[in-house]
Amino acid sequence: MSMKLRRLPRAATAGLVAAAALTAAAHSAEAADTLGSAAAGQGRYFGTAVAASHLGEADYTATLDREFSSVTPENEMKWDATEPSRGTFTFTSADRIVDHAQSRGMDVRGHTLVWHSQLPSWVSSLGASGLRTAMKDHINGLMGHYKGEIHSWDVVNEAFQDGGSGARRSSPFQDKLGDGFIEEAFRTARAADPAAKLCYNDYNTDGVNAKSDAVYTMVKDFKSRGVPIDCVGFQSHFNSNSPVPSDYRQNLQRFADLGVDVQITELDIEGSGSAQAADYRKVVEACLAVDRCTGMTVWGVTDKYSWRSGGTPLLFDGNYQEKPAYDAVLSALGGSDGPGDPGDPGDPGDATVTCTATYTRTADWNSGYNGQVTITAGDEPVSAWTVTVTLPAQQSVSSLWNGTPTWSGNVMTVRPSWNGTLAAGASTGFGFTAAKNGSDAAPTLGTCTAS
Ligand code: G2I
Repeated sequence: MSMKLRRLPRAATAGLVAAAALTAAAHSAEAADTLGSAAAGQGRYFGTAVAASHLGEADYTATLDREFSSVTPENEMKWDATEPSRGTFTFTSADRIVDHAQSRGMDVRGHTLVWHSQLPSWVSSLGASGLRTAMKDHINGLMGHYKGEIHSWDVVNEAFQDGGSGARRSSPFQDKLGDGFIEEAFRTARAADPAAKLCYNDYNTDGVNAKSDAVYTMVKDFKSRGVPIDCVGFQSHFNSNSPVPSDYRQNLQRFADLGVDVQITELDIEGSGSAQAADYRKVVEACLAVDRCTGMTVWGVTDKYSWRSGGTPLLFDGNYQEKPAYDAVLSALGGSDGPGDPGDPGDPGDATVTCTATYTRTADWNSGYNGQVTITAGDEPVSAWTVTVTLPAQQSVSSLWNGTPTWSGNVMTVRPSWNGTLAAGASTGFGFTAAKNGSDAAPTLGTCTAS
């Protein structure tokens, strides 16, 4: 095999660059937070898929370098790109991405070693023993070249079928080597780069369902038998046919409870405006709620280069402007968008984001009533709002809609459900049903706060 060894000093140089980047960040404490810096504040990485062919585009690279702390080559590390004919490894495009990332202090995810798609035909035509050797050679070739430079590798990608059966997907690996190919791939990967986290990665496994159950069973079995696996990747490609599952967090948590990290690896959500923003917020909040959710990667920088570009599923539009989804992610990560942020539409300068809240009783009966709170954005667009409602001590709320409540005694703090994003001057609201329990007094509203 003709495999180039990467220069050894690379990793050391990358470390120095990362340290320099951290120092620079510390000196600009007043600048706006970015996705990467806000996620770092939560102990997570925030990454994006990158295509080498776009690195020459100034806006693309500026956005990438400003916002993200991890990159995943979108296609450049796949088998067809790296070993198009047996034993001949080509790393030019992947190296371009890795070099770029390292020079900016970003980490790199490896995607992907063993996958039925983007697989050269020479691999599919091998018999079982040739295929086993080729699979191991491929893993050793890629992981050897990038040894010490990849934080997590998708060792095996998409090995399970969709649908109710939880069966393995037919592929040259499955069909010729049987279920055991996954285990063999992980064992080979551990030996090739012991420092890399080894992940199993798949889609439609984001909620609890037959497919994620099957992956869960496999991971549990691997852990019980000492097969090396460190993480499970949840691709998280969402749209109206495949929405963010309501049990997303619970599903991440049950995998984490098996003793593996979980990562959101290819996040994109078709849509626009406040609905898309609210879905992104749910995903980020789910990851932050799971200690072992170590990071998130969106599947591209800008809508215009997305594999689903028609669905505008990403955080930056085709002109690299921040979308409401960006603001929702940043605020869910605990970051704030400061003045003069280059990605802000129209650059709102030092304007303050405000909102007001008003309350009306919309229905009334002997034992209860319905209340409606209307929230109106001030002179600046709003990406998230919070309002408190203090109820008379006797009263209790039995249901609430179009908002997300948390409780402390009789004080209800309400944040958006789907309706966090408001244009300047626009209104939304939430409603609730309360039991009077002997008190007909009106609740009082606290100040509305917005970001
Ligand atoms: O399909 C979305 C993702 C699902 N999970 C695994 C990921 O690896 C996968 O990524 C997509 C890339 O975003 C696309 O860019 O994988 C596709 C192929 O399976 C990629 O599309 C391919 C096109 O099909 C090729 O025609 C094209 O030459 O991208 C290639 C490079 O631009």
